[in-house]
Amino acid sequence: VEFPEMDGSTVRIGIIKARWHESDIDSLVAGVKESLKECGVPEDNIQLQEVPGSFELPLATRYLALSGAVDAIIPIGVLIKGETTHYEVISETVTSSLMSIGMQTGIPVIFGLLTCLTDEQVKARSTGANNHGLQWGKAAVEMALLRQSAVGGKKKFFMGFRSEEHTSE
Ligand code: DLZ
Repeated sequence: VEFPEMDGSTVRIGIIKARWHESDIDSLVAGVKESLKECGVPEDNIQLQEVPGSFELPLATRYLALSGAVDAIIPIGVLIKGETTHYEVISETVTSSLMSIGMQTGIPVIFGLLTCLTDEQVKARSTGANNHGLQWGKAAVEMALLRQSAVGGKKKFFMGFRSEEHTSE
C-alpha cells in the first residue's frame, strides 16, 4: 500500500509489544521504528511498552489510549496456529477488542497482529521489504494526523474533516 509524504514531527506514538515469538516481534518493532523515523517522528515521542502475550494487548492498549499520552497506538503481537483452538479464539477476540478500543476512545489503534499458520508465514511478513512493521508505523502517523485534522491539535495535514480556514494553528 502507498502512503503520502507525511510530517510526523508533532506526533506521539505508543508501541505495545507482546513477548511471545520475541525475535519476530523485535523485527516488527524495528520496522515500525524505521518508518516512524522516515516520517520525522522524534525518538522522544515514541514510547515502547510490553505485555506477556497477545491476549494482554487490548487492555494495555486501552490504558495507554486513556492516558492521553499518545496520538496513535501500535499493539504488536504474533499468533501462530498450534494444536488447539487457542489461535482461533485469541485471534478473533483480540482483533475485535483492539478495533473497539479505537472506536471507543477515538485514539487510532493500528492492527499490529500477525495471525499466521506457520513460522514461515511469520518470517515472510516480519522481515525485509515486506516487514509489516514498516506499514504499521506509517499507518499510525497517517491516522494520528487524520485525528488531528478531525478533532483538533496542530493541523498540518488537511484531510477534509474541517474547512481549510480551521486548519491553521
Ligand atoms: C498461551 C499463548 C499461546 C499458546 N500462544 C501465543 C501466541 O502464539 N502468541 C501470543 O502472543 N501469545 C500466546 N499465548 C499467550 C497468551 O496471549 C496470554 O499471554 C496468556 O494466555 C496469559 O493470559
